[in-house]
Order: sequence, then structure tokens, then C-alpha cells
Amino acid sequence: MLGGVAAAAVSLGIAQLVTIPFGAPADPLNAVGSAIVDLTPGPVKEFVIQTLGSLDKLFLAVVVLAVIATIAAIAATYETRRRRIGSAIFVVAGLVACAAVLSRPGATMADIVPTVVGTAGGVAVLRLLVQRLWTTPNDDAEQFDTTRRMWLATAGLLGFGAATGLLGVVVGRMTSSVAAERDTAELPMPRVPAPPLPPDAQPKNVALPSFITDSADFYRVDTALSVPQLSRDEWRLRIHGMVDREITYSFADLTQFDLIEKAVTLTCVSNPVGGDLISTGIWTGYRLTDLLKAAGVATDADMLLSTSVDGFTVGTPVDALSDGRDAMLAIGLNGQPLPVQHGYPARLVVAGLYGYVSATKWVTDFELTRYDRAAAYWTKQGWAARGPIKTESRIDVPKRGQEVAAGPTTFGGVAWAQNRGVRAVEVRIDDGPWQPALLGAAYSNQTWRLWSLPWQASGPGSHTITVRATDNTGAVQTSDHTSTVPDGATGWHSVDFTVA
Ligand SMILES: Nc1nc2c(c(=O)[nH]1)N[C@H]1C(S)=C(S)[C@@H](COP(=O)(O)O)O[C@H]1N2
Ligand SMILES: [Mo]
Repeated sequence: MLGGVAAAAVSLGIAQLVTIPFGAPADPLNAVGSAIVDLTPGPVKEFVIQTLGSLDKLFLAVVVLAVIATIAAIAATYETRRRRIGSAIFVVAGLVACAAVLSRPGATMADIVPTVVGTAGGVAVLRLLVQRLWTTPNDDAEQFDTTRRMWLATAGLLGFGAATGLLGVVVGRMTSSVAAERDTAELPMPRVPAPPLPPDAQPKNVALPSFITDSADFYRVDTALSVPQLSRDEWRLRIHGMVDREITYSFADLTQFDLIEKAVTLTCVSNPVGGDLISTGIWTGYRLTDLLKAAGVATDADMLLSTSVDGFTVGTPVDALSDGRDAMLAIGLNGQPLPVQHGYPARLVVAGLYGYVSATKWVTDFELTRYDRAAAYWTKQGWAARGPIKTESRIDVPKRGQEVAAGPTTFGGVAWAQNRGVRAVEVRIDDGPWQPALLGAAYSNQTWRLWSLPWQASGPGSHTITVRATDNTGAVQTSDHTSTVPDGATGWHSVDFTVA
């Protein structure tokens, strides 16, 4: 069994090395993982995102490696000199991996070379172990010899597999990474800069998230197992479908358009009540209306189906692109070129819509189409076709179970209703009356609002704090608890705490 695992390790290690000249799309492990992500039912994905957050990808990698090791271990026990059942199982696994590689967007026949070479290497090791190293012992001394030889060979092969695999991954990342390009890339000055932040947007005396989220702290959600590495030179944006004429922009072509800057709060539809899949950034980019004008959008097109370089799709209502909310093709976040994991070199940002229908990262393709003809990635998995962000609020202080010292204290949190704006936030302690919270200054209807509530803690005892927001249409956040599927969670956020 251990020999089988060693054969699999060599197989994967060699495949990683051979992947280097072909690039990430030819990486069989990555392709298998991505295929699993795509084939996993939506609710299961949702569960994993919610429970593991950004650790979801590490979890998947560990599971995939464990499954491969298990299959290899079992396969090896069926391999004999005459009956090559183990080898056959390796070949079948190799074929499955080839299919996964070819199922990736943009894959070519050449991309299966690393998988084929790796599979051949694995089979060769399996044969070697069975034919050359394993001899049926005649006596105890020979038994000892055979066992020792097998252990040594297996350990050596495991080490070889791990070393080549690691080398392949490290060198592959180094040669394909656009991190260095991104770090030195220029972000031109916007012609229309974002208005400055009012000094009182951030409430005092309470440790709340910063109104503008640090790029390093910005939440991240995507299906990309390895972050797409797309240089500005390689980047193209093709606009096609229901348009008067097709256009393809290069990155340099974009300079003909007005560069604008806007603060927008992004929110994930998978954000549970009280969750942290929400962040605010200052985005630099080009208005989609400008980019689309040259193509001429047909009057009966009602969906912009955008696709990323790794095949993720998003459907955005055409209405939302031209109703004055300044939907944009963003190239910068917080005054820097987009971080690679947030979509370098270009992504969509459309205020007021959950990320799965508005925020395509590494975007390369715009198809103008109709909701009755096309469906995007998450809609096919059971999420709503349209996803306007719901009015919600969250308590950041106190934390659940926190022990608050008796005396004056300040609670606080955030509230959001992008594209409508937050008018009021109310807080209730236990079953007491709703009290108005102090609101941080409003920046725009496209950003969240921070709130605080001074409170006199007298103890000891346990309490519950509950929050609800009212948006600028006058609608009060609903108390109905619904799940994140299909179009975003609702309900009031409550936090239990104690006074010492
Ligand atoms: N290419 C690509 N873009 C994507 C996604 C993705 O999986 N792939 N996920 C979307 C979702 S669901 C969200 S919530 C936002 C998150 O953007 P962020 O990671 O920059 O915060 O990206 C959107 N854009
Ligand atoms: Mo999302």
C-alpha cells in the first residue's frame, strides 16, 4: 500500500515538473480540483464557504491528495507480476485527470502532456516495485532483506515525489506569477477622483472595521484554485453578442476613456447574518457605459454575461450599467493596481448587486444577451438570476460571549443597503425599546455606514444586543431569518454578552 502511495507521489511530482513550461492550465491537480469545485452541488459549496471561509481551497487540496493516496494504496495491492490491475487503475485515474485538464477553459491537447508523463511514471514505479524489488522470500534472512529493500525504495520514491512536486509548484508559480508586474505597474491618476472621506465617517471610542478596508484585509471569494496570472499585455476584453459591432479592447486601448474613482462596498451573497464577507474599497476604473457605447448594445439585450479568464461567469442586468450608478471596469483598488487575487489586471464593480452577479475578476469577455437565453455560474447552481443587495446590519462590538466591564462603554458595527443608502440604525438591549444608534457620516449610497451606541454597563449579568437598519427608501431591515440561498440572507443580528 505504501508502495502505491509512493508511485502516486512520483506520478504527481513528475507531472508538476513537466507542467512548468505548459503553465497552470496543464496542472492535473489544479484541473481535477477545479473540476470538483464545478461539479460540487451549490449547497455543498455554500456550506464549505461558510464554515471554512478562505480555508476552503486548502481543505479541497488536502481532500484531493488524501483520495488520490487512498486509491493508489488500494490499487497497488491488486498489482502482481502477471495481473496489472493496479497499473490499470493508475491509467484510468490518468485518463480522468486528462479529461479534467481538457475541460478547463482555453485548454489545448498539448496540456495533457504533464498528466500523461506523470501517469507513465507512476505505472513504471508500480511495476518496478512489484517486479524487481519484491521477491518471494525463502527464509527469514531473505524476508528481512526484501522488507528492508522495499522500505528503502518506498521512502526514496516518496521523497523524490515530494521534492519534484514541490520544485514544480514553486518554479511554476515563479515563472507564471504576475505579482512583480503588478507591484511595479502604474495606476494613472483618475480624472474624477473619489470625494474625500468625511472625518466623522468613522465612529470614535469603539474598535470598528476601518471605513475603507485595507486591500490586505479585503474579503476574498472565488472559485479559482490557483489565482489566474494574467498580464496587462496578454489581457483582452472582447465585447460581442447582441451588439451592433464586436469590439476587442487591449489594456492600452482603455486609456482613451475617462478614468474615474469611486468608493463601493462589495458584499457576497454567501455572507450569513453577522458575517464578514463584506468590505469597502476605493475603486479606479472606466465606466462600462463608455466601453459599451462603441459596440452599440441592442435594445432588447437585458443581460451582460461577463466571463473571467478561468471561465467563471456573471450575469448583470443591463439596466444597472446605465442607471447612473457608474458600473465600472476597475483596474485599481485603494490607489494601487488591483491585487492579483482581486482581479488583476481588470474586474467588474457594480454597486448594489451581490458579487456573484456584478464583480467578475480577471474579466476578459462581455456577451450582451438575455435572461431568457443565458444563465451564469451561480444561477445554474440554484442562486437567483438577479441579486440586489439586501438591507442588513452587523454588530462588531461586543463580540459574542465578550465580558464587558461595568461602567460606560461603546458598542458599534456596520450597516449597508448599497445603492439605496442607510438612513438609520436602531439597537435594542435584551427586550428593551429600540434606541437610535449614532451614525457615522454617510459617504454615499454605494457604501456602508458605521454606527455606535454608548451604553452604561451595570452588572453582573448576561445580555443580548440586537441591531436593525433602515434604508433611504424607508424600508426597515426585516426580522425574517432566511438563508443565503438563493438571493442573500436576511434577519436581525444578535450578540450575547455579559457584564462583569
Ligand atoms: N473570476 C471570478 N470572479 C469572481 C468570482 C469568482 O469565483 N471568479 N466570485 C465572485 C463573488 S461570489 C464575489 S462575492 C466577489 C468577491 O470579490 P473579492 O474576492 O475581490 O472580494 O467576486 C466575484 N467575482
Ligand atoms: Mo460572492
